[in-house]
Amino acid sequence: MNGKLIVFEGVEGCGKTTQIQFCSEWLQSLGISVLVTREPGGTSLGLHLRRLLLEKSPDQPIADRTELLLYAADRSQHVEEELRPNLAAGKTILCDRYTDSTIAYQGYGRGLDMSLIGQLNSIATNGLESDITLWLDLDVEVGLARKRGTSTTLDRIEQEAITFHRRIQQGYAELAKIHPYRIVRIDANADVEIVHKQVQKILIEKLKVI
Ligand code: Z5A
Repeated sequence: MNGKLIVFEGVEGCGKTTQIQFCSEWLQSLGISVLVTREPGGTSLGLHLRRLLLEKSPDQPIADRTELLLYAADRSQHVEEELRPNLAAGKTILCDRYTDSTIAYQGYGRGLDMSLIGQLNSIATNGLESDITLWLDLDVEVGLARKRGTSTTLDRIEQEAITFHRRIQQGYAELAKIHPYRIVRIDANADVEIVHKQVQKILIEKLKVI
């Protein structure tokens, strides 16, 4: 595969969507062919799964292991339909969330078995890892306040207790320690432009994008 898979991770409201947009414009201005995608919902099937996962239905709560399987199904389709073909075509892919989200949310957040999550991640990805994962590190309170400032409704996962979101933040911190070469921490408290400069620096240094 000739392309690059660059993943953005972090808690709610940490600025992934904003930074992916900035990064996409920057890379395209350098003549690099970019694909922006996300999980869940990077394919047509994934969009159906995304709705099931994020809409809160009081009549039909989703069991934790069902949630895990739905994220895995979304990822499996995404890898086969979007990620592998576009990497083979030489694209630089900017992906909003990937395998570390499942470890952080379903593992650290829900408390599901980590080895089960590891197995499902490897089935869903068929071994495809990111070239680099940029972890936008932001306090959960700040991220949720940003979301509340822009949206009148919060989705099923955003409505979870603050302790759930704190476990996820802790999960990202531990993942960054376990995978220091693949996961790079970025201070997401700074202004949008400053965060973008950090992203540029890391991609130039680590992936030699220019
Ligand atoms: N999930 C899971 O549980 N397991 C899995 O395996 C996967 C996902 C793959 C997807 O939701 C949900 O699925 C997610 C995890 C779970 N949990 N939830 N909810 P999503 O895709 O809809 O939401 P998200 O990924 O959490 O992204 P987000 O909440 O939309 O936030 P964001 O993309 O990181 O942030 P943003 O939209 O760029 O910025 C949020 C606001 O802050 C916006 O008004 C910006 O203008 C503002 N902003 C951005 N940067 C800054 C800075 N630097 N300063 C000040 N304000 C800023």
